[in-house]
Amino acid sequence: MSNKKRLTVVLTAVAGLSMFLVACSSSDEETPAATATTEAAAATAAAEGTAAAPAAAANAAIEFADIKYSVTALTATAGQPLEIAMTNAGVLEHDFTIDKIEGEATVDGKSAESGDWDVHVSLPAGGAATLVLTPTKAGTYEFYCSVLGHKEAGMKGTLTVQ
Ligand SMILES: [Cu+2]
Repeated sequence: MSNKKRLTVVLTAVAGLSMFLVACSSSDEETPAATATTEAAAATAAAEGTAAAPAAAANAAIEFADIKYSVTALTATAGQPLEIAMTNAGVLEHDFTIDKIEGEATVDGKSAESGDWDVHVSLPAGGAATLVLTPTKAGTYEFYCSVLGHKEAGMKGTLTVQ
């Protein structure tokens, strides 16, 4: 793995925003019905002609540590955005990489594509970013940290697109 690739997308945290996103995501995890309720509310608002936020995204959060992810299974729905709040709580640089996946991926509003990877989000220690991933094809995709040796050490997981 060349240094060039690893350095392509190094993100700087907007700490306040990231903490906010993490807080939101955490509460969603504790109440699984929250997302469905939000979507139902959005649908109702749309039906009534009220200005609703564009396509409410499902939420998830993942924390990078030395050397593992806090979550090793993520689920998305084809054609729908999944917003993943990412934080690096470790002292090493880590990333979140998916080799090949069809759809769109942005990180803090910019393309998350990098080099040979369709999704690559690299965070320095203490960094944070939000990935919005809209996969278009159902399947099972591996995500992993591309930093040398980290995947082999177990820093990997599975994204299931239904
Ligand atoms: Cu790593």
